[in-house]
Amino acid sequence: MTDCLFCNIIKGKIPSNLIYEDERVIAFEDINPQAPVHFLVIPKEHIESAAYIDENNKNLMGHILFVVSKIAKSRGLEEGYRIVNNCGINGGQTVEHIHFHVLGERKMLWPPG
Ligand code: D5M
Repeated sequence: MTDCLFCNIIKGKIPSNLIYEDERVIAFEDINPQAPVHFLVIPKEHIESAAYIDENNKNLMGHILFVVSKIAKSRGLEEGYRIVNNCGINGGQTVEHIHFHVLGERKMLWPPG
């Protein structure tokens, strides 16, 4: 996936403010923050969206949520945060590499726009 923006961030070809990395995932600050804390957690494996979660990668999704929780603790988000996954056109997805937004340090509204 040489033309995938997030694959290029994983490879270090495009700079990012990396906050976490392990063998399966990375996390970095969102370039267009929607809250005082806004970072993205993504798998190193290229998976287009939540619509492509299958038997082979479902455990990776659990690992991503584990990493979200770990980073949220380390960032002091004791009062809560929101995890967002935009899937497909109607979901508002703009980058076709599955990613989980984590937004914190402000009160979130419901329903989302
Ligand atoms: O979210 C895609 C998100 O990706 C959006 O919040 C901006 C962010 N983005 C796009 N390019 C970059 C770079 N280069 N660094 C960091 N963050 C980036 P979606 O859910 O697909 O709408």
